[in-house]
Amino acid sequence: GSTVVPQPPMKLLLGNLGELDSKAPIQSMMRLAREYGPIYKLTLAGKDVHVISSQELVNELCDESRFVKRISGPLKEIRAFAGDGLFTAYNSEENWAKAHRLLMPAFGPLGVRSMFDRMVDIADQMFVKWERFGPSTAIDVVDNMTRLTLDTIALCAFDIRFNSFYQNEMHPFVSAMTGALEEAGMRGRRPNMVSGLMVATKRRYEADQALLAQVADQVIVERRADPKGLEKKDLLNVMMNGVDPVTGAKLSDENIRYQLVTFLIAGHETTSGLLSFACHLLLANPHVMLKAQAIVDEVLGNNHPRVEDLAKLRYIEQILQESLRLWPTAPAFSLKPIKDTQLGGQYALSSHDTALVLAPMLHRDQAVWGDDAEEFKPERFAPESAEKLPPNAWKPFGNGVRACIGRTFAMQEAQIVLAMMLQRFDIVQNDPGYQLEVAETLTIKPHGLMMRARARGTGLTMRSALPSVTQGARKD
Ligand code: FDE
Repeated sequence: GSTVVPQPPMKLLLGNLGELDSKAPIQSMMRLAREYGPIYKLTLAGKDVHVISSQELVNELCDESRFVKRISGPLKEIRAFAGDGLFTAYNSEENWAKAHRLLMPAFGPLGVRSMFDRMVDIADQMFVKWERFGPSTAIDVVDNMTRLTLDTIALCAFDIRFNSFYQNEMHPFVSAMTGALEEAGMRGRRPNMVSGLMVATKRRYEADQALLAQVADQVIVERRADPKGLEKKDLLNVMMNGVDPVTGAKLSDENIRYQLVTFLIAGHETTSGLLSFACHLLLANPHVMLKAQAIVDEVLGNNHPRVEDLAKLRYIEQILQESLRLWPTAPAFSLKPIKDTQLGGQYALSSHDTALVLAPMLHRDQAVWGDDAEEFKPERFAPESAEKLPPNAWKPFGNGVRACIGRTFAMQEAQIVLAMMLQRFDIVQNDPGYQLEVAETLTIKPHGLMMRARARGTGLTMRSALPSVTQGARKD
C-alpha cells in the first residue's frame, strides 16, 4: 500500500495554480511546505508535481539509478531560446553528452584558475566606481552585481567586454533575458490556451528571444572574422573548434548559439543573486562581516588577490555556502522517476510525475541544520562541521551528471568579489530599516537592497598598479 500525499484543495480547471503567487511561486511553495510538510503534491497544468523538502527524501531523489533530471514547466519553455544547450537539453539528446564532454575541462579547476585575472579585472572596475562615488551614494546592489557577473562571464568565457560599468543602460541582452525568463516562468504554469491569447505578451516574448539569438550570433560571427580567434584559449574557441573525442564531431552553429545564450544566462543571474544575498546577510550580521574583514585583511593586506590566496580565504567561501543555504539562487530543480517507484517506502511516484527539490526548504530541514536553521552561521561549513552533514543536505548546484557545470567558476568569482569588497570598503545598509524582500524570476534576488560603501584606502586602488598575477607586481 502507499500513503496519500498531502495536497492543497484543487480548483476546477486551474488545479492548484491558485496556490502560487505568479510573482513569487517559490515563496508560495515554501509557505505550503511549512503547512503541508516535506512532501506535498500540486496539480499544475494537469500534471502532478511533488514538492520535496526534507534531506531524507531528497537523498533518495539524488540516487541517479532511480531518478533523472526532468525538463518540464519553465525549463521546457526556456528551450524556446536555449534549445538543446546544456541546461535545457533532454538527457537523451546527443548534444548534451557531446557538449558536456567538450566543455567540462574548461570549467574544471584548471580552466577556472586561468580566468582569475579577468575576474579581478571586472571586480576592480566595479570597486573603482564605488570609490569614485564616495560614501554617501546609495549603491543598488543587485544592479551592480548583475553588471559584474554579466561582464565576468562574457569576458572569461567569450572574450567579449560588455563594459557595463561604463554606461548607464545595461546591455539590451539583460532586459531581453530577464523578460524572456520571466515569461517562460509564467508560461510554465499558465494553461497554453491562455498564453496564446495574450497577444502583446507573446510579441514581446518573441522580440526578447530574437535579441538573445542576435547577440549570440553576432559573437560567433565576430569570432569567425577574428584572425587570432583560433589562438584564444576560451570557452568560445572550445565550442567553435573543439572536437568531441567520442563522436569526432564538432558542435553545430545552432547548438553553439544555444550554448552561448545558456552560459550568458546561467553564468550571471544566479551568481549575481548569490553575491547580493551575501551582501544582505553580511549587513544583517555585522559580527560575521567583522570576522570576515579581519581574515581578508590578514590574507590580502594591501594587495590585489592572487590565485593562491583563495585557499586561505576559506571563511569567505563558507559565507557563500551559507548564503546559498538560506537563499539558493537557483531555488529548485526537477526530477522524474526512471520507472514507477515509492519514495520513502510509502509515497507512490509514477514515471509521469515530477519531483521538485525545493532547495530553500531542504536547506531549512531542522533535522539536519538544527532549530537555528533560519540563522546565518557560516561556521556550519567549517571543514569539521561540513564533514558531519548527511549526504545531499545542501543542493544549491543541483545533482549528479546534470549538476551545475559552472560551480567552480561561480564560487571563485564570488569569493574574489567578496574578498575585494571587504578589503576595500566598509559597507553599511543605506536604509537601516530594510526588510528582506525576495524577488523571483526563475532565480531569486534581494529586491531593493541598497547600501553605501566607504573606501578604507586599502587594496592597491591605483589602476596602473593592477598586477597581472603572474608578473609578480606585488609589493610584499
Ligand atoms: C546547472 C545548474 C543547476 C542544475 C539545474 C537542474 O537540475 O535543472 C543548478 C541548480 C545550478 N546550475 C545552480 C547554480 C548556482 C550558481 C551560482 C550557478 N549555477 C552558476 C553558474 C555559472 C555558470 C556558467 C553555470 N551556472 C552554468 C550552468 C550550466 C551550463 C548548467 C547545466 C548543466 C547540465 O549539463 O545540465 C547548470 N549551470 Fe549553474
